Amino acid sequence: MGVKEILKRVFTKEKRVVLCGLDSSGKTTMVSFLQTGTFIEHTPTMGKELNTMEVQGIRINLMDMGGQSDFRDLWLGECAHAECVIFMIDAYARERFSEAKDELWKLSDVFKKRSLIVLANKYDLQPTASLGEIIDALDLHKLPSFEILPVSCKTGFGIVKAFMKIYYKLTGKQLRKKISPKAVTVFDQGGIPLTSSSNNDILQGGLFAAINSFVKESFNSELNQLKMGGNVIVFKRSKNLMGSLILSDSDNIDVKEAEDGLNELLCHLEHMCPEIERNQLDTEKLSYLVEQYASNLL
Ligand SMILES: Nc1nc2c(ncn2[C@@H]2O[C@H](COP(=O)(O)OP(=O)(O)OP(=O)(O)O)[C@@H](O)[C@H]2O)c(=O)[nH]1
Ligand SMILES: [Mg+2]
Repeated sequence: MGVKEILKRVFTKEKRVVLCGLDSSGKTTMVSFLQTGTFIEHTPTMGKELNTMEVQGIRINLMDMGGQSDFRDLWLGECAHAECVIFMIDAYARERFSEAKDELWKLSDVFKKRSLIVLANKYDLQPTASLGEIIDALDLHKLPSFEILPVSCKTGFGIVKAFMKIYYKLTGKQLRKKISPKAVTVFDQGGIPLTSSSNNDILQGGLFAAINSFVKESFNSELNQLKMGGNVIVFKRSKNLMGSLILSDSDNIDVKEAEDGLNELLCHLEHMCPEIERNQLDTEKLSYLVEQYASNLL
């Protein structure tokens, strides 16, 4: 180990987070979504697996616990040394709520001193249990404190919010989103808008038509930014799609950050919709994926 690495370790604050929950609730899928920005299928975790992430000077050691019954005895020991415990539950698997409750309550002594965040996963499926139903089924209100958030580790729905919550629990600091677009739009390669997700009616009127024609005209140029009526519109292209973000010109816009965010969205869509390669675009599926992922941006 070199001097730089030693100094880095000394000066980097380390925090421990333990991720537990029944087998197949989606823990490893969450870790890989945080690391890659998209969905990857995994085999069950044997024992436990340590993942390290660095976020704004904090090294987060995220221990991903195997959820099969053979490995559940390991949870308590790990949780006792963690600053934050995440308990993941498959919100679609109501038949397993009582098993999840039994396992969660075996850890209850830990929650007297440590933060618990319950992540209700698989919110891309229908019908999932409501958060209220999960709170009741797991008797969460009998714990000294807890927070519960809905997520989907497949579509990315709620993932950034969940991570921001974890970061706050660990550091007491708010991790601020650097971009907060007014609208996210995805076009096909011909500049035809396929779907749009906006947090207000920004796309009403002439703006949308203007973006549309700009996309068509700029398709073969390197233009990737347009300023219009107090807005900055950022464009990005992937192999089969094109996307735009509308941001307010008055915010301190980090265009690079916006481009990176848009790029990640397009990569995720290409990855989740391999049928685009065969020109078999399912617009409904694409709209759903954009809507779910945009929860991280808007
Ligand atoms: N539909 C849907 N499926 C998901 C989601 N998250 C995970 N899955 C699927 O659930 C299955 C289990 O995911 P894992 O991440 O391996 O679950 P785990 O909690 O790590 O399981 P163990 O390692 O055995 O404890 C996989 O087939 C995933 O593709 C989600 O948000 N939505
Ligand atoms: Mg796993």
